[in-house]
Amino acid sequence: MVNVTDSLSHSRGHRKKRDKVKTSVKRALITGITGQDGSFLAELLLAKGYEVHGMVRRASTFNTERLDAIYADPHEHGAKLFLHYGDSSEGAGIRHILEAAQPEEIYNLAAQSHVRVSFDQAEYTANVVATGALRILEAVRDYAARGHAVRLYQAGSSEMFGASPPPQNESTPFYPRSPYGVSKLAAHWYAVNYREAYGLFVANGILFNHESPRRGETFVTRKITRALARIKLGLQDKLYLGNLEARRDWGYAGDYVEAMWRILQQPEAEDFVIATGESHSVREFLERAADYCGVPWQRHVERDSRYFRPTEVDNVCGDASKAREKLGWAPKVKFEELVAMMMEHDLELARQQATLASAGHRVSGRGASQS
Ligand code: NAP
Ligand code: G4F
Repeated sequence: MVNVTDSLSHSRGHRKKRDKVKTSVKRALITGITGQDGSFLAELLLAKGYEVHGMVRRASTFNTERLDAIYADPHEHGAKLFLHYGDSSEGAGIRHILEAAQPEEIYNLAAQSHVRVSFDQAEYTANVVATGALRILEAVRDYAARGHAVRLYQAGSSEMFGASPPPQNESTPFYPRSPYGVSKLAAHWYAVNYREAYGLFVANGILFNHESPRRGETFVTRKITRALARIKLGLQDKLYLGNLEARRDWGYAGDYVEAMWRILQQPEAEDFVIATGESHSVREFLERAADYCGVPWQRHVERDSRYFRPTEVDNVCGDASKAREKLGWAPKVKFEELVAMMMEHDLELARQQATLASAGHRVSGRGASQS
């Protein structure tokens, strides 16, 4: 497990060391580094030779599991990944981290990112997602005024399009359908405003759904692959789902973090839609995953009204022509490969759990009924 150093004591030492030895290594700060995208982006930037700093919120349990593969103790010579405690709900901490890390690129990925949960925790979602982005912008504005050349990526979402019919591109009117979508839209417009008002390099990525084996277990794709694998291995019997008819444009997270990086390498700050241009229903995802592992899903899947949303986004499908032309970006992983990759990963996890269970150990029963 990763050990997050105390932000201030660590950061001061780190800055002193760097002040002595000026290097040409690029420094990036990622908020939300412990999430799905944050972990992929950290890997990408480290592979490109960046020094990577991540903002991690304090939790009573380890929340850095997705970073285990790339973490090295910051005291070790040549360490390139540094973690700092911070939270999007607190501006002072963000400013301390900027001072400590002195990044040239900032990726603001931190969010309460679950749409269904945003209906239950609307005020909190707005605080973290909308005002959280504003806090970063205010900190960046002061940081830039002190002479730092800095570029900021703001993680926008296809949820901002909401009820606007597909295909959606950069000119499509926004019509969000959840507190999460509204909050992301506020963050989007804050970013545009700070770009225009203060000449800051701030770019919005408007990303459509992207998944991976690291996807949080309560998003529908991972909920399905995890549950089907457990059903296949006899670890659970039922999978409770909501709306199977909603359509999403699902890509692979590894491809999408490459787009984030390219957005910040442009000569001018601009906003980009990032998508595959192909949409599938939740039912299609379920059928494809069940076929892959040979589970007769109709026998195991039940509907639960808890997983329906008061207002749904029925159909999103992105047009990423601008990204293709200006960023030279195109998704590599196709829908079928994505389903297979996620199924394989969750089958392996289920096999490990089944082995433990057959040896008499207790394994977690959670899985059938999560958001
Ligand atoms: P994720 O897996 O849910 O990760 C969210 C990250 O934000 C985690 O590191 C989480 O920390 C952190 N976070 C949550 N609340 C925070 C707070 N109050 N202060 C600081 N950090 C906080 O999300 P993701 O899929 O990687 O998505 C990354 C970003 O892209 C998010 O902003 C999301 O809304 C947006 N986005 C995602 C998609 C998608 O399909 N994945 C599409 C469009 C936009 P913990 O690990 O401690 O929870
Ligand atoms: O997997 P989901 O929860 O993702 P959603 O709502 O599209 O949001 C994700 O993608 C956005 C990109 O546009 C991100 F901005 C956001 O942060 C997040 O990463 O739900 C997908 C669809 C929905 O229509 C939902 O109603 O699946 C449907 N669904 C059906 N049953 C379910 C379930 N969703 C969840 N989470 N759980 C269910 O049991």
